[in-house]
Amino acid sequence: MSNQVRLFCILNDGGNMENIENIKQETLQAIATAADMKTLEEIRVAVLGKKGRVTELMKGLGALSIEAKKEMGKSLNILKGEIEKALEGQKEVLEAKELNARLQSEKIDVTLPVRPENQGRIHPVSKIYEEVVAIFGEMGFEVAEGPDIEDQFHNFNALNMPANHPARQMQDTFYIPNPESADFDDSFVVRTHTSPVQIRTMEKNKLPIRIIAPGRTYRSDYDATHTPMFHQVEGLVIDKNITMAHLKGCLYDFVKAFFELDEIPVRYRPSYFPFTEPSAEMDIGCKKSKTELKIGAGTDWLEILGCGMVHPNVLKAGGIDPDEYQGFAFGVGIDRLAMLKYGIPDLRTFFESDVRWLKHYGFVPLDESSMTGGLSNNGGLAR
Ligand code: 2U9
Repeated sequence: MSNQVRLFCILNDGGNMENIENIKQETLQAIATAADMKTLEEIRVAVLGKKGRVTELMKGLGALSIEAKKEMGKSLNILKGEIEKALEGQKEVLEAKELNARLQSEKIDVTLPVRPENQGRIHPVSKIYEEVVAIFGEMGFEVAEGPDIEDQFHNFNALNMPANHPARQMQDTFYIPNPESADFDDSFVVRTHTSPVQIRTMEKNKLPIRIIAPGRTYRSDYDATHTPMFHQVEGLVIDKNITMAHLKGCLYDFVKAFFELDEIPVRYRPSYFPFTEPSAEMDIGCKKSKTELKIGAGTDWLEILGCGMVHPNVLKAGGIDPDEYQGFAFGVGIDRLAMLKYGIPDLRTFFESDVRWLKHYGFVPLDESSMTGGLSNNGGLAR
């Protein structure tokens, strides 16, 4: 207890009938001259704490007559209010004083470089995102973005997925109620893919289109290879006379650039997506063993992405005449690419914000991915 507060308590240790006015004068005086927060807190406890002077007087109210209790209670409440206000005022004064003192004494040189041990890391998802943007950017694709919360038209209907389509079932999609409508069809969704971004681009009515749509997507799923939030990059090319040959050439160039190989075996397997017809899945050649996955050689195949020619219904929904224009589209999971490229076995660990994980798998900043400056910048690997 500071000397100031001790003196203040001794002076006023006079029992519970002491004069309210005295308490007020002495307390306000003590508050006004309190030199630090510790002293201020001691004053508060000595007056308003469990055994404080005002608290003790309040405890004694029960023994008084009704009239006296009313009178004394009112005065004590006013006193309490005045003391609290004074405490608050002095607290602000002292805090400002402390801050000023700190600002005077502490100086930070913001131009100093970051200490290596404190340096942050680029998340593998961000790294792959940058690499994919760099590869398609070099091919002349623009990056398009859209909202995470979508209406069902842009997320489903326009993509040839009418109501009752299996992909719209509750277990896959996170629905968000529409406060303005009780009709389920009017509820919103967190986008299940980035395809609505392409629909919105088509609606803008500027052709030809050559875009990629990277971003967050959401589905109700959780295991070693699925998380409720994940990342995709989808691509869309629309022009006159676009064929499957354009799709194959474009995606072949992509996988070669991404895996930094001069040649890589690829194959396309027929598949089904509501928004493309025909649809295919692209596999790349690899060698799988118990301990290793080697890409670009061997007799095994690894599924890498889905693709196809844009369905005429999708072109129509985006306001484009399918007799005049055609397009190809593809979709690839960014997180899956990161797992493959860096050998990370469990997707769930990506989003646990464990700084040890990030130190292990992350990348040192400022080594930008570019097609000319070296895509992966392995020199920048944190490991
Ligand atoms: C429009 C028209 C067509 C996008 C496509 C795929 C095939 C695909 C999956 C890959 C892995 C999603 O992240 S994943 O699970 N995607 O296989 N996506 S074609 O097709 C479109 C998109 C927009 C207007």
